[in-house]
Amino acid sequence: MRVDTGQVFKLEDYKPSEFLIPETKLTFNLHPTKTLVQAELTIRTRSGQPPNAALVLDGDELVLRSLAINGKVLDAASYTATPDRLTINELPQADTFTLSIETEVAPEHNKALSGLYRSSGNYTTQCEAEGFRRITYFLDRPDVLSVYTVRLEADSKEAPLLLSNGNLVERGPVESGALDSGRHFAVWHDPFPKPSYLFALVGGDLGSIKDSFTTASGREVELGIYVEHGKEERAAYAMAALKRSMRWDEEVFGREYDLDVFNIVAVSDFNMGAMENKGLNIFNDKYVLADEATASDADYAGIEAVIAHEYFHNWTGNRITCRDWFQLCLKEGLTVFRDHEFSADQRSRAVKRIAEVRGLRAQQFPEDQGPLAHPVRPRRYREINNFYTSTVYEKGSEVVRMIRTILGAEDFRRGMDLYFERHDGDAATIEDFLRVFEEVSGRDLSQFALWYHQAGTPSVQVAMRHDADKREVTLHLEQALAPTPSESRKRLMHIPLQFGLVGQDGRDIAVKAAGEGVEGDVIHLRKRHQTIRFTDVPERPVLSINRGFSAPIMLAMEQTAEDRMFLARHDSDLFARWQALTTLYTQALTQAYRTIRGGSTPEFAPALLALVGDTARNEALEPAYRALALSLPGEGDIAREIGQTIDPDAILAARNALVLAIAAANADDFAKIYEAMAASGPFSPDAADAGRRSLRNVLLDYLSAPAGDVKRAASRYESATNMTDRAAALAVLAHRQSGSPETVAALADFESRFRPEPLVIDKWFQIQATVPGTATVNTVRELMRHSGFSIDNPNRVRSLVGTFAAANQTAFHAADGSGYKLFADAVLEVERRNPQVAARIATAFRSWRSLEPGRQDKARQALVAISQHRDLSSDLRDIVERTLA
Ligand code: 0A1
Ligand code: ZN
Repeated sequence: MRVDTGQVFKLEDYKPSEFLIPETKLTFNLHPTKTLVQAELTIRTRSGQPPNAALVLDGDELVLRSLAINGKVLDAASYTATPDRLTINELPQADTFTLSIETEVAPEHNKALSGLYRSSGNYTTQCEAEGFRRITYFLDRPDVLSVYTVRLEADSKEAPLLLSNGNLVERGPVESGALDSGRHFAVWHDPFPKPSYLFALVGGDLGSIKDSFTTASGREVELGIYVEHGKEERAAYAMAALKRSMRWDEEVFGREYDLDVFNIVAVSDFNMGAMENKGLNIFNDKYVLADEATASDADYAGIEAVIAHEYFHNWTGNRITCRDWFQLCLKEGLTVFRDHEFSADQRSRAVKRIAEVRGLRAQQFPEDQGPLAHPVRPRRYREINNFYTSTVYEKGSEVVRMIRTILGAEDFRRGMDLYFERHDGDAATIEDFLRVFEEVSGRDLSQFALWYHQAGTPSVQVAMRHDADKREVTLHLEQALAPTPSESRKRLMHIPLQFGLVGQDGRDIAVKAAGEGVEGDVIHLRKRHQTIRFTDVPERPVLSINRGFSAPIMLAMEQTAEDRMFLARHDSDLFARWQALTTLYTQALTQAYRTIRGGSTPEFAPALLALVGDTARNEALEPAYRALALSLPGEGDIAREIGQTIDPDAILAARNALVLAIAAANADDFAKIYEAMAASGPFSPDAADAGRRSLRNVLLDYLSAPAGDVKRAASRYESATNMTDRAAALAVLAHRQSGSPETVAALADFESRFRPEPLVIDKWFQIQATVPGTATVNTVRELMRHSGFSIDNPNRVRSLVGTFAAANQTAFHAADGSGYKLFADAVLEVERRNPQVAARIATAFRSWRSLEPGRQDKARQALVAISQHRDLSSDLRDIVERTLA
């Protein structure tokens, strides 16, 4: 485990490497506890002159076996080797030489799942960000690109399958004299120079499905997806999604695949979602395996998105990589944008956009408004693993989307074309990226670039006035950005706001703006205050602004409830229509929260309850959209709106009160629509059928909210024929009718039905970890002893412990501190094995300062207890100290 050294890495310290490694030859002798790694590196000086300084290579927990230069073993005086560094002081007086390094690693004992490790007996690797240095000493930085040839040797029975990056060159038995050694080998060559973080190998015994793809220019690509034996059929959806992604990238971005082979391997122990290693993507099996009995519609959508995301990295990440890890958003923000667009094209654009924004607000906004806030392109880090954040990924994607909004689709595409043309083969920066868009459009993006450099969520206030005599509309806009850690003074941002003025007939009116700041349907807010006049507007319109969520901001608009209801019924922009309804919910919920805190019973406007019913019945809207419109803001969303001295119990009570009021006002209609949404044919995971299921399941939640109304959900559970409906019914039972005999029976049934399916048992953990109320603290403690739980497996840990802390406000924040205590103990236990996963789940503490004083105190005590542990990993120490700062 890498223990914290207090070292801080800074963007301004970037220097190109003095040494390059144009060629890397690796030989692996795979063995569970004694894998030998021979590296033969061609080292060249950048200057073309003999070296004038020592060669310093990165390592992490390495054991050096031998070292030679140009075939000559080095004497001990000429180098120093520690587990985390190899320094060679005496180098040949030449600009190029060959360095041979032999290291020994123990994949079986690697529980951090970084470097070379074993998952279910298979050998696999994870090298991003700094895992390669756990395999051999190297210049383990993204701007050192090398051509790799990899020879793998393994026991033929233990690992009949041997994969690495690029194309297969050779394979066969390993001869040992006249005898069959029982071992075999494979040699892979990747012609594209790549950084070490994109290296991968897999050795093991796996089943597979194969297919092929013909690229636009007529090249044949062999496709393979490797999964646990017996699960091959569950990879079919992933394969179809891969082929759709490959076609889409050709059609929408003009990008073709470039090797003869594209392989995907699914493993069950993985720290993240998946990894884009060149030609050999390695996936968390959660994002590969699906069939109707075991995967929900959300799982299918996740598979489609992650398959596409990793595939798209082949151009945005691999062909063009990052100069240094500060530029992580260059590949991640852009690739998320690309996968979002892909999913929007495969499914419903409006539904996809709403889901993205809900996710952004639930994850990125609290990050940006709390102690862990950082710019999309950070300037410093202690532990790079802690910067795979929703700010870098999701806000990074929003920034790319804004570039397209500002430039328009055509110039955006021209900019992307220039980016690919100019930077293919480069390790690039955000400045390089912005420059191509400035060049193709002739626009100055220097103010816009602050989106990459300044942390925090901007807020924008808007007020609209209509002057009937002058037939004029005036908009007043004002922007503000609160200080964030280490950035006390903020500069003004360039905020693109898509808008429309909606006439009384519900249609947008054609507008003429007087003065600057408006281009077509986009307002460019660049100053602190900006006033915009629209002339020739005879009747008072209703303002719809930040349509499509064109900018990731918090919007405060002076607008009456009547105007919002009007937008919620008529806005032609479906995102803004959903937003109007959501704002009405949020206002009703914060009001109810205050009423409950004041000791009274909340009431809700009948007009709002009627609007919800009308929306549910509106057949002009697709079911998936109606499902989202009926989904109230989450407890976390409400907490963010309230901001300070939060009482999670009162939030839950307010939310439940609104659920009950909506259900009571619309019970008959909801029951009818519930029936109408019943499946009519065989299962299909497509967006239309998934949408009907989601509307039906949202309605089931409302219909089961009143105490004792358990029958419908229980029968839904029993008659379910797919995982979406089964898990949804179970969640409704567990969350709405906790402790009822039907709920207890359904939970037991689910467990016994799916005991051999860890990914399904994860759902069972999640559902129980999110049951509201302090009793869940004990449930989680008990489930951590369940035979299906494993503290070593990231998916299990995230489903039970991670979900408890991140998605159960009333239990995690139990007033007596028991939730924090349980969680802190679990985090420390995970950390001993896997610091990355421990650090990631520990971010659940990030909003502790917004709680009421009693809970704040308890949360601080738990954080301090973690920080006082000796030899804390750099990963966890970084998160805990920034959270406490
Ligand atoms: N680049 C991958 C995400 C990833 C990052 C780090 C990992 O290990 C620490 C693993 C995967 C992606 O964006 O999909
Ligand atoms: Zn990515």
